[in-house]
Amino acid sequence: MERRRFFKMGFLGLGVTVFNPKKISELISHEENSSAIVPRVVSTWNHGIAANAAAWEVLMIGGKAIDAVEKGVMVTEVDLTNRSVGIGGRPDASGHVTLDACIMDDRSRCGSVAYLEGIKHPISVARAVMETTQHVMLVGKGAYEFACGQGFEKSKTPLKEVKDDWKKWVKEEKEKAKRPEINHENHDTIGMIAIDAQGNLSGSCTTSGWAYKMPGRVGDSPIIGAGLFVDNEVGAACATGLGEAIIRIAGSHTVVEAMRYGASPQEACEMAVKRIIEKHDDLTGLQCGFIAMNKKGEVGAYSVYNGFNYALKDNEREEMVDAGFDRSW
Ligand code: SD4
Repeated sequence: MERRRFFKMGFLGLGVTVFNPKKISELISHEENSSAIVPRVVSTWNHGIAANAAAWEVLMIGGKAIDAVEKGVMVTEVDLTNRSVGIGGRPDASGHVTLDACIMDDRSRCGSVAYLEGIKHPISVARAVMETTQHVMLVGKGAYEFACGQGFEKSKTPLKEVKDDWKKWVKEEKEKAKRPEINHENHDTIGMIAIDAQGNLSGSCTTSGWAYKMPGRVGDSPIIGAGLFVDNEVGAACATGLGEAIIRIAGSHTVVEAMRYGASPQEACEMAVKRIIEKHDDLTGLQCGFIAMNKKGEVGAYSVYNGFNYALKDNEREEMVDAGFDRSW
């Protein structure tokens, strides 16, 4: 059956097709054999250009996707002009900069840290959790102690603005007596997906999360299946935006599962965004976006509101691409 039609009949529940995911994945790899694998990397938002360049240094010499996605987002983690990733990110409501990150490889191995303070490269700590422990996720003090024990570099924010902005926020919040908001001005997590010359996929995601979040709050970014998911038989996806909404639909996993059942990366991202929209009565300020890549290296992206973009790099291209969207702000 034609792939797209199968998706419509089956995955969306419009027909009575009985699924056989294995058959679908065989179909996909059959298609993929017909064309050569081209290494490619994509990542969320404008800072993705610099991050992709670092990832590309790994991919262009035949390196592994897992190394590329770690090296790539490490650039953003130390970019102090980025106020949503790494130690230069905005703090929580109590003035602490707490970081979330995760990583996943082509063997479905994954590692994650959440609510981690004072460490320069959370993504590398997440990778160490994946490679050196029996666990997937470490949080808070435990994650910090693990990172110190592994010799990871400690670092506090050198930015005076972090404290100044926070003090201003505290004052304004008291005046307005309202909760913090996530919107298109105060968030730009980096999520990255790469396919290497062997055709293997990996992904990474790192953020300081929702600006002025409640102390203890963890978003989607370090949650495997929400902020990031990789299934090397099928594809990979990562998310940006309001983490609570993304977690609610297990966003990145949902995108990958749609691809498993035959959706293109673009169709899969659109389906997940539409599901978020359906599940929320009030979409005010609720921006969420996904990027996805399948085993053929095809890419898609979609968001609730306009304004979301992603960076793409391969042998021929180095560019920003505007994602499709459901509605305008
Ligand atoms: C979070 N998803 O902590 C993150 C924020 C984000 O672009 O993606 N900002 O909810």
